[in-house]
Amino acid sequence: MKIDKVCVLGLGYIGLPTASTFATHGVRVVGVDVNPHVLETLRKGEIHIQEPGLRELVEAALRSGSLRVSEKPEEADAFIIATPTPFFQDTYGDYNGQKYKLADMRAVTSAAEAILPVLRKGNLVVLESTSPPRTTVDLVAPILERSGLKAGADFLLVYSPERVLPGQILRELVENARVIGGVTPESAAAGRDLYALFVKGQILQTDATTAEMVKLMENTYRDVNIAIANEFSRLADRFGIDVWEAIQLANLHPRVKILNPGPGVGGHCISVDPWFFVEAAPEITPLISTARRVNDAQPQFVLDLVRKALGGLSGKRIAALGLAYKPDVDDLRESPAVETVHLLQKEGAMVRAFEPFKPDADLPGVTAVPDLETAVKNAEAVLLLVNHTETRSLTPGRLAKLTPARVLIDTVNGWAGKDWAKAGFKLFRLGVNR
Ligand code: SAJ
Repeated sequence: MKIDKVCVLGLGYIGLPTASTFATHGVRVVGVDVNPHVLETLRKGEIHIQEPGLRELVEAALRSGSLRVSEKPEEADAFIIATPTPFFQDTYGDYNGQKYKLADMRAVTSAAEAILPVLRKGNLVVLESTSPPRTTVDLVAPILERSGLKAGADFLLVYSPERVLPGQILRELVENARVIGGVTPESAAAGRDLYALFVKGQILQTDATTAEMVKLMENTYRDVNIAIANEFSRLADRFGIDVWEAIQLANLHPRVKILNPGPGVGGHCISVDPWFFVEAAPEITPLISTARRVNDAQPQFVLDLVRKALGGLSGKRIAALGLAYKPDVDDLRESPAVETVHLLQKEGAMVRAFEPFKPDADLPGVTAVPDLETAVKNAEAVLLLVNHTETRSLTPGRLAKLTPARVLIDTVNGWAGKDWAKAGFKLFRLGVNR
């Protein structure tokens, strides 16, 4: 299939890098977003998200004229839906008294509806948003078929998951293997032609539902593996050992690769996607839902550690370092660090949080300060919640000058191996009890 013009719906963490990458590979691109703030920002040549290299790429794409932004889709050869699929905040499913989260597919639905008026015979439509199994055939196809055109016959329809790691999106977009699932083999072949414009990794064709499952299986696999690491950290605490040492030793086994425990699993992917399986089939996914619950309960385990370190929580002045969902990114979505701060405050602790990647973080119920100095200045304890390079590399000597606190709590194994005692600190580490 020949592709000259692509319309990308949703200019977020995936849509914007994808649109700009196409635009810098000889394709005319219209980037569509329903949020006027996003369009305004881009029209000024700025970007609304942080990702290494993205600003330069977007600038180049806009400057060349290959990328334009718009509030509405327009006729094109191919349409890519890259809108978010979060879960509902206040509505839950229930299976045998256990609550599970429900996917909010409204943004995908509206994007498909927005394509309807401009969909033409021979077009290719790609869903990239992470979605519950069968979304492409059961939700997207029927919407697009309201045009009178038939999926797979009159237009081509594909599910192709994004699998890029935040922090390395631009490289992984090009280098990762790409799975293309078509509602028909012809659809998959058209999807291959589209992504072959810039993907250097392998391009593998399959059917749409398999491609949806692949995406969910990858993130669920990681979630379950992090859950077991988190459970090991609780066991280590119970049995008086150092979980990090035990993991390192266990990982010398050629077929064992235990991941890292921490304050929990955040982000818009791994902490969300496994629920799509549970929602679709709660009666056959006990392991997946338990893993989700284990990871979601990890901030509570951190709370117990802080309580132990300080001999109580009420009225304690705590500096919390890091709010992002993982190291060296600015993304606060579903962050276990934020959840931990909320829990501490609920227990009456007075927390000052500092997020180096978002010094102006403004979250309801969280007192965030713009610099490290202010965060730790009057603290009784300093709590490391994210393994950001900047906070991990703090030295005992420097921290001792900045804070009167002498209690440190490390939830991410960022401060191990330094002589904190020499500077008068007592270091408590998650999963270490000896
Ligand atoms: N985490 C741990 N322990 C670990 C590894 C991670 O607690 O050993 C935590 C992180 O701190 C973070 C969360 O898990 O809170 C998720 O971080 P991550 O780096 O594992 O993954 P994401 O969410 O940034 O990106 C994932 C990736 N999926 C997989 O690695 C299978 C990425 O390739 C996907 O494209 C992305 O989800 C997505 O968009 O779905």
